Amino acid sequence: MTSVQDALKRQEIELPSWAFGNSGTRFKVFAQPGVPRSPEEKIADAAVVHRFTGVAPSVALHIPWDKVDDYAELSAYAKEQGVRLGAINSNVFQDDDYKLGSVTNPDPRVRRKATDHLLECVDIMDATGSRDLKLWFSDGTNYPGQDDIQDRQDRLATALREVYDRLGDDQRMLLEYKLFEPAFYTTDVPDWGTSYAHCLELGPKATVCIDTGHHAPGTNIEFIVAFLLRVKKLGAFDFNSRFYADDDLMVGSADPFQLFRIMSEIVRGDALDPDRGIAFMLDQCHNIEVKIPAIIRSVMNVQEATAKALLVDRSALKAAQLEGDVLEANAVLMDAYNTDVRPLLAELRESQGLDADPIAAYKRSGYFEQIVKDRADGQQAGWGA
Ligand code: PSV
Ligand code: MN
Ligand code: MN
Repeated sequence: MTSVQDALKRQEIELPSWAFGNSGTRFKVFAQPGVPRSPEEKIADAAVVHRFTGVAPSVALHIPWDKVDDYAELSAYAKEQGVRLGAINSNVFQDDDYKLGSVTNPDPRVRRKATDHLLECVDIMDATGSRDLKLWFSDGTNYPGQDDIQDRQDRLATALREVYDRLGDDQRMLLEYKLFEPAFYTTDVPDWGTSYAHCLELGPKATVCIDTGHHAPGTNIEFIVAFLLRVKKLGAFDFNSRFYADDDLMVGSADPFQLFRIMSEIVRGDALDPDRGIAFMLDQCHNIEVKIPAIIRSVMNVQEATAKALLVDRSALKAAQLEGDVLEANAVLMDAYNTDVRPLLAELRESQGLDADPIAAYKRSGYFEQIVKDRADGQQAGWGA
């Protein structure tokens, strides 16, 4: 096995439970047959993705979408299925109370309620053994003058501090940013700089989560990756792809070159190995495509971008850079990007006892037909359900 294949074998990609449920846009949710009816069924589907790809051993939960009575039991169920529970995603954006914000709301009662939810998520992490608490706030304003921007930053800092202080020794906080939506004038954590500043103030257990769909068009995401890696404040990715705004499409579909450039910075920073502490998660919605194969495709897209990044001839690149040979440096990078890595990945899968073509193998497995039959009744879980 080559060193590239060895690194790829150790790679881990975390799946979001919500990607398996029904989702849509604000115009329509197109229901699909066989969609999970419970957190357990979402975990079972995620385990199938892991079974066919070998690199997706954990599932992120979203609370309360994945609310259960006994989280230790859910964790044991995941283990039985061959996966583990990953990041706990908080949700302080769906109650009526949060119309004017959650932890930055002008009303102290709402702030208390939101902070209590975040603390409850840490309790859940204690039960599931999860390392990461992922925070995303929809908080912001729609109109100039609506609320005091500086007061809102103070309120945010106060809530983050309370939650940070509740974290156990091995637990971390991931602070995700997003330029806009649902707020259209100000967002309280709109960019990596704001997230970074709060994380810095909080301490070493707080790091930034980069959702690839949360930037202004044209933003150089790999620069953000490089910057945060250097200062040890990159904690996680929410991978997805976009053409316009927060489209949540299959990662690597719109711009595979961008995904390669991001993974290239990860390899340059020696941050690929799971021991390095960066969580590579998907955050996607499959509105019109069949979900499980779409998630397998997404995992494969990340693997392909990673393989290409691992193939960059680092010493040739460094030499060209130090010589100021602009064309050669660019050519070294492009050579790796233009390599067809599919045979290398097929060989790796076969060496692991997996099918060379995970999507074909999944289609042959009969799993889809089985879930369509088994899950014909009952309320299917969806985004927000
Ligand atoms: C917000 O757009 C976001 O990216 C956050 O990660 C949420 O938790 C997630 O989407 C919900 O799908
Ligand atoms: Mn996200
Ligand atoms: Mn998003």
